[in-house]
Amino acid sequence: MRAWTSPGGVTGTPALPEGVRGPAVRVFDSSTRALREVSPADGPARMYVCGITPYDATHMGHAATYVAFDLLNRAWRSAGHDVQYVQNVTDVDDPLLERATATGEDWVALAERETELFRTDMTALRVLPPDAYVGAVESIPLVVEMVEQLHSVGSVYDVDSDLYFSVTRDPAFGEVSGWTREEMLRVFADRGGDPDRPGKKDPLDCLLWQAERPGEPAWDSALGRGRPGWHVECSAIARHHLGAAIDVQGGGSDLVFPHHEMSASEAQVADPGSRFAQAYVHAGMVGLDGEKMSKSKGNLVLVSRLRESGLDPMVIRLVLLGHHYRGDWQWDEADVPAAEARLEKWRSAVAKPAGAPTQHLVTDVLTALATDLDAPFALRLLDHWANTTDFGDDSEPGAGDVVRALVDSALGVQL
Ligand code: 5CA
Ligand code: ZN
Repeated sequence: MRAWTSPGGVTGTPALPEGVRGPAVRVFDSSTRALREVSPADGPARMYVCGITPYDATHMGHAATYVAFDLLNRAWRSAGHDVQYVQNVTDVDDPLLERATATGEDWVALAERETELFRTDMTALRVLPPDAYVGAVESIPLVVEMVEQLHSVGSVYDVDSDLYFSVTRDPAFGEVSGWTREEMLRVFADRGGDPDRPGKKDPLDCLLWQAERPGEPAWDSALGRGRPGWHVECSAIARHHLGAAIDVQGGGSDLVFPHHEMSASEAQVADPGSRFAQAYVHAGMVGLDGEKMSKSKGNLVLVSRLRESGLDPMVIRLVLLGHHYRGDWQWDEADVPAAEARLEKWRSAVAKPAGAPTQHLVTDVLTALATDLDAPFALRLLDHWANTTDFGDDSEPGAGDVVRALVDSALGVQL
């Protein structure tokens, strides 16, 4: 599937100032509950981020998650790494089919329309596109191949023609979330699982292939006629496009369990001895009025609606960057004028022919971002530079150009 347009043009990311390099990147790994360096020794940094289920428009929660991983992408590039980035689109799944049925729209048309809107939103927010943007439907052969491989090592069984993955086949099952069985069982049903289905060997086993249901789309395959389960979609896509061991598996914290736990286990059983990701990185949940923003609840602040209201997308991006990616936060309209004022201040400071010194600023901003993507701290450092410049420090000719390049490449904000 086609990705979106790169904000830096077809050639890629905007460049840092000449000769500048960021430090090695560390991020918080949910699995070890510690900061972990994610700088590959050789070859590109490989990142898989879970993409949207396209049945409604991009909200600020989605945007926050994709901007968080965009910071990681940029921090790696600042440190001199090539990045191989893959993202999926869950373009066939229960919530999408349910929405299409409820509104009487063709599910393919719904998925295509919302995916296109997501691309437009990502381009406006200057999120770097993935190298491969991959749909579930187009990946069905990969899923079938992976399920067959899991079958060949005895990890698949059948319940009325639906195929299940035996979670106990992965000795490391549970290590992504670190949750107890009780904690897992408490949320499994609410997050797409079916713990009580008769015939399952373990209540936590997850669906790999769902046999055709009346009125639902299905594909012919060696597994019978049906469609892929959710978790295996991501493990099959990641494994095919990035290999058996990746650097970062990313998504919002609502995906820690079951989604990332299950996809990691499936990949680890398919490739025995492998560890699926070096780090499992999760963005906090964005809420509205005390509740998680979600398409199913409908309490949404949409990126497209904010853009239609005339808001500069760079203001939206600055609102997002003002919150540390790992914490949960609530959408607050008062953040908008504050971000507008900040953007205005930075734009006026970089427009001056000379400004406050930039050498430490550049190092400190890159260090903040390489240290668990601390964008709020980076913004405060830039506020300080803009204030100092505004007060009349003009000791460095051309400082504005350096800051413009820094803010563009490291934070994705165009001044
Ligand atoms: N297609 C699956 C992943 S394979 C999915 O979860 N789709 S989604 O559309 O529901 O979410 C897309 C991404 O946005 C996921 O990474 C999810 O964790 C994240 N996300 C969803 N809601 C929020 C929220 N309120 N705040 C922050 N991130 C969110
Ligand atoms: Zn996923």
